[in-house]
Amino acid sequence: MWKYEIGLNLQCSLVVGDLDDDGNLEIVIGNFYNGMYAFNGEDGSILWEYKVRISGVSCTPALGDINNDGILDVIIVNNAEFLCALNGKNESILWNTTKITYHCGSSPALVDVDNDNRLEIIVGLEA
Ligand SMILES: [Ca+2]
Ligand SMILES: [Ca+2]
Ligand SMILES: [Ca+2]
Repeated sequence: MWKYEIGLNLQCSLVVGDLDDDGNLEIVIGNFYNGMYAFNGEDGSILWEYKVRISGVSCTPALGDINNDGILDVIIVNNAEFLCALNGKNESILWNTTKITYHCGSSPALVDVDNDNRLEIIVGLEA
Protein backbone atom coordinates (compact mmCIF):
# COMPACT_ATOMS: atom_id res chain seq x y z
CA MET A 1 0.00 0.00 0.00
CA TRP A 2 2.66 2.51 1.04
CA LYS A 3 6.06 2.66 2.64
CA TYR A 4 8.13 5.33 4.35
CA GLU A 5 11.86 5.21 4.98
CA ILE A 6 12.07 6.34 8.59
CA GLY A 7 15.86 6.15 8.95
CA LEU A 8 18.39 4.24 10.94
CA ASN A 9 18.10 2.63 14.28
CA LEU A 10 14.48 1.87 15.05
CA GLN A 11 14.45 0.44 18.55
CA CYS A 12 10.81 0.61 19.49
CA SER A 13 7.60 -0.94 18.27
CA LEU A 14 4.88 1.06 16.59
CA VAL A 15 1.52 1.77 18.18
CA VAL A 16 -1.76 2.34 16.39
CA GLY A 17 -4.71 4.57 17.24
CA ASP A 18 -7.06 7.15 15.75
CA LEU A 19 -5.24 10.28 16.88
CA ASP A 20 -7.21 12.85 14.91
CA ASP A 21 -10.62 11.24 15.34
CA ASP A 22 -11.31 10.89 11.61
CA GLY A 23 -12.21 7.19 11.82
CA ASN A 24 -8.88 6.06 10.30
CA LEU A 25 -6.02 4.66 12.34
CA GLU A 26 -2.68 6.45 12.63
CA ILE A 27 0.66 4.74 13.18
CA VAL A 28 3.02 6.23 15.77
CA ILE A 29 6.67 5.28 15.94
CA GLY A 30 9.84 6.73 17.44
CA ASN A 31 13.26 7.01 15.84
CA PHE A 32 16.40 6.63 17.95
CA TYR A 33 17.91 9.83 16.54
CA ASN A 34 15.07 12.09 15.54
CA GLY A 35 11.94 11.76 17.59
CA MET A 36 8.39 10.69 16.89
CA TYR A 37 6.33 10.34 13.74
CA ALA A 38 2.59 9.90 13.31
CA PHE A 39 1.47 8.61 9.92
CA ASN A 40 -2.02 8.54 8.50
CA GLY A 41 -2.62 4.82 8.13
CA GLU A 42 -4.73 5.10 5.00
CA ASP A 43 -2.02 6.65 2.80
CA GLY A 44 1.22 6.91 4.80
CA SER A 45 1.26 10.70 4.80
CA ILE A 46 2.75 12.31 7.89
CA LEU A 47 0.17 13.64 10.34
CA TRP A 48 2.92 15.16 12.46
CA GLU A 49 6.57 14.85 13.32
CA TYR A 50 7.88 15.74 16.75
CA LYS A 51 11.55 16.43 17.33
CA VAL A 52 12.43 15.18 20.79
CA ARG A 53 14.64 17.61 22.62
CA ILE A 54 18.22 16.48 23.24
CA SER A 55 17.80 12.96 21.85
CA GLY A 56 15.57 10.46 20.16
CA VAL A 57 13.25 7.72 21.29
CA SER A 58 14.05 4.08 21.94
CA CYS A 59 10.97 3.10 23.98
CA THR A 60 7.63 2.29 22.43
CA PRO A 61 5.23 5.17 23.09
CA ALA A 62 1.89 4.70 24.86
CA LEU A 63 -1.44 6.02 23.59
CA GLY A 64 -4.25 7.07 25.90
CA ASP A 65 -6.46 10.04 26.70
CA ILE A 66 -4.67 11.22 29.82
CA ASN A 67 -6.44 14.59 30.06
CA ASN A 68 -9.93 13.30 29.26
CA ASP A 69 -10.55 15.65 26.31
CA GLY A 70 -11.58 12.86 23.95
CA ILE A 71 -8.31 13.02 21.98
CA LEU A 72 -5.70 10.29 22.28
CA ASP A 73 -2.42 11.53 23.75
CA VAL A 74 1.04 10.14 23.06
CA ILE A 75 3.28 9.43 26.06
CA ILE A 76 6.98 9.27 25.29
CA VAL A 77 10.11 8.47 27.24
CA ASN A 78 13.09 9.79 25.33
CA ASN A 79 16.71 8.82 25.50
CA ALA A 80 17.61 11.66 27.84
CA GLU A 81 15.08 10.24 30.30
CA PHE A 82 12.40 12.85 29.87
CA LEU A 83 8.77 11.85 30.13
CA CYS A 84 6.65 13.83 27.73
CA ALA A 85 2.94 13.93 26.85
CA LEU A 86 1.79 15.14 23.44
CA ASN A 87 -1.66 15.93 22.13
CA GLY A 88 -2.08 13.14 19.57
CA LYS A 89 -3.94 15.33 17.11
CA ASN A 90 -1.33 18.04 16.61
CA GLU A 91 1.77 17.02 18.66
CA SER A 92 1.47 20.07 20.94
CA ILE A 93 3.14 19.38 24.28
CA LEU A 94 0.71 18.78 27.14
CA TRP A 95 3.56 18.60 29.63
CA ASN A 96 7.15 17.58 29.94
CA THR A 97 8.73 16.27 33.13
CA THR A 98 12.05 17.24 34.54
CA LYS A 99 14.76 14.69 34.12
CA ILE A 100 14.11 11.22 35.45
CA THR A 101 17.10 10.25 37.57
CA TYR A 102 17.51 6.71 36.29
CA HIS A 103 17.61 5.18 32.87
CA CYS A 104 14.21 4.11 31.59
CA GLY A 105 14.41 1.17 29.22
CA SER A 106 10.74 0.28 29.16
CA SER A 107 7.67 1.75 27.59
CA PRO A 108 5.21 3.71 29.70
CA ALA A 109 1.98 1.95 30.70
CA LEU A 110 -1.29 3.83 31.16
CA VAL A 111 -3.63 2.48 33.82
CA ASP A 112 -6.24 4.01 36.10
CA VAL A 113 -4.78 2.55 39.28
CA ASP A 114 -6.94 4.53 41.74
CA ASN A 115 -10.25 4.28 39.85
CA ASP A 116 -10.78 8.04 39.53
CA ASN A 117 -11.33 7.80 35.76
CA ARG A 118 -7.98 9.48 35.09
CA LEU A 119 -5.11 7.45 33.73
CA GLU A 120 -1.85 7.16 35.64
CA ILE A 121 1.47 6.69 33.83
CA ILE A 122 3.74 3.91 35.03
CA VAL A 123 7.36 3.69 33.96
CA GLY A 124 10.04 1.26 35.02
CA LEU A 125 13.46 2.69 35.87
CA GLU A 126 16.82 1.01 35.92
CA ALA A 127 18.51 1.80 39.22
CA1 LIG B 1 -7.15 9.19 12.24
CA1 LIG C 1 -6.28 13.82 25.39
CA1 LIG D 1 -6.48 7.43 38.12
